[in-house]
Amino acid sequence: MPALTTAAPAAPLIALVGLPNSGKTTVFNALTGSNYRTVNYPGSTVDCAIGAADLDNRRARVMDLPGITSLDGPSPDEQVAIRALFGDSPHGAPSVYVAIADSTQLPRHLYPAKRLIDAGYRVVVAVTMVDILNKRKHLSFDAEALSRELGCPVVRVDARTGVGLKELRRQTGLLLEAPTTDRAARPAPLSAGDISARYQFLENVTARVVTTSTSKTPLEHRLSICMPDPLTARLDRVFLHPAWGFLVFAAIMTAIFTSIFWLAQPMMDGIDRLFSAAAAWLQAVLPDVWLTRLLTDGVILGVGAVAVFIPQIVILFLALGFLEDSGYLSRGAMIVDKPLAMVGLSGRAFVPILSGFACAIPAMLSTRTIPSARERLLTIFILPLMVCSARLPVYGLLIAFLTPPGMAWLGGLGMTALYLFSVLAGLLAAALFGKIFRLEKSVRPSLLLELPAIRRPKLRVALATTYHRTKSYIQKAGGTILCIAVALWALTHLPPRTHLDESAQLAGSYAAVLGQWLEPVMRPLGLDWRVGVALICAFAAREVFVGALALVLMVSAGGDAIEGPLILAMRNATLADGSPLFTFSSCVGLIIFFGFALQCMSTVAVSRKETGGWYIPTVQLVAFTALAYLSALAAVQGLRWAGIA
Ligand SMILES: Nc1nc2c(ncn2[C@@H]2O[C@H](COP(=O)(O)OP(=O)(O)OP(=O)(O)O)[C@@H](O)[C@H]2O)c(=O)[nH]1
Ligand SMILES: [Mg+2]
Repeated sequence: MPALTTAAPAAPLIALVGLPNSGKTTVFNALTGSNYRTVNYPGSTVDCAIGAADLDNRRARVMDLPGITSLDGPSPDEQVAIRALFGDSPHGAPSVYVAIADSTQLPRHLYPAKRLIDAGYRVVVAVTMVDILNKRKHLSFDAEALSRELGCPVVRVDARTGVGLKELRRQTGLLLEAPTTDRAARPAPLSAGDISARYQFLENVTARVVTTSTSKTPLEHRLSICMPDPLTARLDRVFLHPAWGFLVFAAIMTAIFTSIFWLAQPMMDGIDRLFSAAAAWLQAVLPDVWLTRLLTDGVILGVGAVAVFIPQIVILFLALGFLEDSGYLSRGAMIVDKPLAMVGLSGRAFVPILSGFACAIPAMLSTRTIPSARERLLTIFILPLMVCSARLPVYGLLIAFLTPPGMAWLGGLGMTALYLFSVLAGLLAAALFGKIFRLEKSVRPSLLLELPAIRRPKLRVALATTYHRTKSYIQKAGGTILCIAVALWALTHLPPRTHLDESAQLAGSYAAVLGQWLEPVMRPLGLDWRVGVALICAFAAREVFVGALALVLMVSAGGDAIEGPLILAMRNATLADGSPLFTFSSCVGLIIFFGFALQCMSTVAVSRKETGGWYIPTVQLVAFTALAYLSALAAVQGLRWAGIA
């Protein structure tokens, strides 16, 4: 968080409080100029974030927190927020609270604010989503009236467009200036009767500050305040329908996964040509020395082989971004709640699993919204099995190899099947792990999810998320891919023996010497040491497999980057006995291996941190990697036995 450096640590702290999905992070980003992810789904923020803001020429630190529904919520993310609210965080105690409340659900959303105001804290209420209230529900909101009712400043904001931000800054600044009173005490838990009295009060207040121009009876008016907007209600009749809901769900998922493969093709060809042209140009202008070859046959070839798959990743991120902004995620969670319950999970695992398709690491963090510890551990346990974006280049390559030319739709279906397979494998693993390790069964909490308003996703929002996710993907994988490409080039070209042709050079290289050790492990899979070397490299990062394969295959084919795509080299590659290296069975074996193997050390580290010990990450690492090898072996041998090479 670079913004921190611009505020002195002593700058007063402003805490953003509110229910999940009320718009806190959107306000935070607008106040501090940050770029944290906002999702139309409750629980997108699971940790404190801090940034510097300028409030009418007063410097302050602003703290974004996970959403809370009360001042004593059960899930890990809510506890983080509640502790921080009352000063139990490295950032100190907040001086002013900005309570964010969704105007379409005011009674519940004003509850935390009401508790803080009653306890004597300094609170500014920021009311969001008034646009939805106006347009969809034809209701108006009276900020001044609410301010009188609550006895604190109230500002209407839409941080996406900047409405009300100036006033919010001013009011917050004014409260900071106000003479300090003694610090208020943390409010004690309320009895059930007191809680319902507070809600009753807030419902009455809401009926007075949210007004309608159409003539309605007081009862109709109250109902229209707490009902979802008409469009959302109509769509939900389909999205949450027992049969239609499933169909829509299946259609959305299939559309996303199929499009990853076939929509990306033209862009992938473009990137391929770009890298080939760059290599050709460098070879033409630079002298023919080893450094040039390292650059063209090592760096450009290795990095380019992986970079080609970036369009697939971008399409995945874009599709997820649209889904996140539409409000559909909560509906998806409801739809899969029942099936997930069969293996001891719930609909709350849906969003972590879906984010697992991008990367297991943020997915593990997003499990913090799961209140049940058992469910949370189970979800973390299965996340490494989901097809993450690092597997995408590997699958993309192998599926392209297996797909007959001109039948991209078949490849698309293959990709969809792999996603489906990873989910099924995950569910099976959850069922087994829960049983074998007798994870303590929890009383099944009812899936109480906020159902945010459904809306047309904004292209700008989806593009922004895609940009940030792609950037962090490239930052994370790029360095590793570059280093491995250089190291592997060196291993395949050393010791230098200029009188030999390239394939003889490779056979005598250090890589080959190391590779001989792998030969006995690789042969039963129908593969040789060259693929073994690429597989070892893939433990640094899965997608490195593609670049490494390009390096060893191109070198052994005596070719270079310009001669032809990796697929061609794969078709021509042979085993020592002259039979083809990449066959249907050996490719299926590789896909299965990548499906299960935990080749990502960052995932192991995060799993340790999130589960609070080495137990789960060790089981994941050992069990998944052993499963990977054994099931790949079984598949290859089984296919061969059935007469499929
Ligand atoms: N229509 C409308 N949408 C808004 C407004 N403010 C925020 N949003 C959207 O509401 C969704 C939720 O916003 P976030 O800022 O992620 O909400 P949050 O309170 O941080 O949510 P959690 O981190 O999950 O607790 C996002 O899709 C925002 O783009 C608003 O005033 N009007
Ligand atoms: Mg947030």
